[in-house]
Amino acid sequence: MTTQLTLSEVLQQSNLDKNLLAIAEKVQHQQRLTEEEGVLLFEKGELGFVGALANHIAQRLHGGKVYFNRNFHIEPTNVCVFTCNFCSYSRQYKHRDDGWEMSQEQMLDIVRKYDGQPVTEVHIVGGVHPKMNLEFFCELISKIRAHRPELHIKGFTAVELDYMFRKAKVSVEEGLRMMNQAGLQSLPGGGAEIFHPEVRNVICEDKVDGEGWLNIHGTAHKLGMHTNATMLYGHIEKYEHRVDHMSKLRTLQDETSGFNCFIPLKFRNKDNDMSNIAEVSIIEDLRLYAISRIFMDNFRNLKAYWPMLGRQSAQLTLSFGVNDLDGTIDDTTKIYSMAGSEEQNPSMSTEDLCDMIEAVGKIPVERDTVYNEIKVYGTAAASLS
Ligand code: MET
Repeated sequence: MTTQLTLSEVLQQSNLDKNLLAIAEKVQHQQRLTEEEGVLLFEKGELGFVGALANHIAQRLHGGKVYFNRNFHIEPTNVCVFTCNFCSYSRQYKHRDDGWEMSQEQMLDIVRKYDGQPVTEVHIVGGVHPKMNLEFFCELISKIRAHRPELHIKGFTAVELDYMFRKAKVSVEEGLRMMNQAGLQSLPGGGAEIFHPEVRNVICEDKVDGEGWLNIHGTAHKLGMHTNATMLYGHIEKYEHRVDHMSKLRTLQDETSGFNCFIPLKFRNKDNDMSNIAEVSIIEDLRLYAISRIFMDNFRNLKAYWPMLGRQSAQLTLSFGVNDLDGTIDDTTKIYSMAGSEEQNPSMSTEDLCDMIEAVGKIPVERDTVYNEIKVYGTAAASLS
């Protein structure tokens, strides 16, 4: 199935802007784009153009494979000391009766619910609760590890870690070592939002800044832990801020190679302090996925987080550079449903995910957290056997 022009068809278009043509030629020769070229793509790159380039890169890297995993989330609390204006999920400590706070036993019960089921990962994130501290979470992690040693524990954004470490008066490295020894294997990519202070100081001024976020991830990489990276887009940021953000991630990835994947996160506007801002269109979503695939040349994996976009839009991203859809989720996260996503109870079976991937002519592959392939599904698997 052909949903995009090929790169050679793009290069033959006689009316193409010469700067865009130069970018297409760079993609053809696997050369890196400058920040100016990144901004130019946002300003001038039409969907068909950026899509063709992004699809070309994804095909080159992954040959039509699209990854997913079998996972579930634990959200220990939505009580939070921070006041990010885009957040629809958190409740302040003084209003904690409107939110939830789980005990270790309640969280272990969630883990036990999956006993005997073929999940490979638990993803733990939530509000930054003033009383859930480093010791509490180290204990939780070691209990999960003891109960199910082969389950990959990915948890705690740099924002959550920064708060815990400062409160416990340990350095980033010490704190990460403690968590890692307890059983934490990798970090999710949340809390990155937009690094540039012109935006960060308006949308989430009180949590860790861009430099601090990057330092935590860089330190985790040096300790051998893998992490993900996100960018919250589609609110007050300008194209330059997006490119600056992606460029900083690209630079750190050059140094450490520790990022597994990049996950653009769309600003959804229900019930938060930025609800007056309209959400961007699906066209802008797709352009952003495509441009991030083109610009971030050292990130192998680009993920469309389907609980945020809705499954149909997520499916569409597969023709625009995306090669990963996250996981089965099993209705264990509320972050995006509370922000107004179409997916009010996000849960997909392995079969649903495979059907969704095969329907657009791609090959479904189950992966583990660090992108080892577990199983190729569908007709491609039949032809391999
Ligand atoms: N507490 C996290 C952060 O700001 C986000 C978790 S999702 C509400 O990084």
